[in-house]
Amino acid sequence: MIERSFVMMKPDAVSRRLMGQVLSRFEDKGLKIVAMKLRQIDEDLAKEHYGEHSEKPFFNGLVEYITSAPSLTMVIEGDDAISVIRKMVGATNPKEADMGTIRGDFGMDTGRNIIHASDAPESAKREIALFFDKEEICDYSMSDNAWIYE
Ligand code: YYY
Ligand code: MG
Repeated sequence: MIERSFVMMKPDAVSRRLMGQVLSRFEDKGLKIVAMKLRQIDEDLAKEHYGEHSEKPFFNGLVEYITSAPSLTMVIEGDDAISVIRKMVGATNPKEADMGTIRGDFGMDTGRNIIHASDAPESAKREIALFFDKEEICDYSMSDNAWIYE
């Protein structure tokens, strides 16, 4: 099923100039970028996005990190995009993430783990609405579609 996922390169990815390399992985895979915005996330938005973790000991540090420099926010579309992208992203702790995944290849610490991606259809819907207006999401087709999907 065609799905949309909310994906965000976190401040460490932007500040370490990893945006191009990480974006290339999604393009190479055959996924479609349908929205993209570089923005500095403020405290309110960071707290709302990570609301499910508000009681966790790492919450304040997480909000501080996410608001510390710009992030690259995106909506990425494709067949089973949510689970495919989570697989590409890898485990939360980059030291445990498989080599070949984004976190496994580029990161060291959980608190600097490069990238966020929605974990389920409900969270994807919520996160996309939180970061993008409807008219910011582009509806277009790609000419290589028949070479990527059966
Ligand atoms: O979905 P994912 O990003 O892989 O992990 P979550 O368990 O949802 O945690 C969100 C975010 O919080 C994680 O990417 C880093 C941070 N975090 C942390 O700093 N320390 C932890 N022990 C767990 C999570
Ligand atoms: Mg999560």
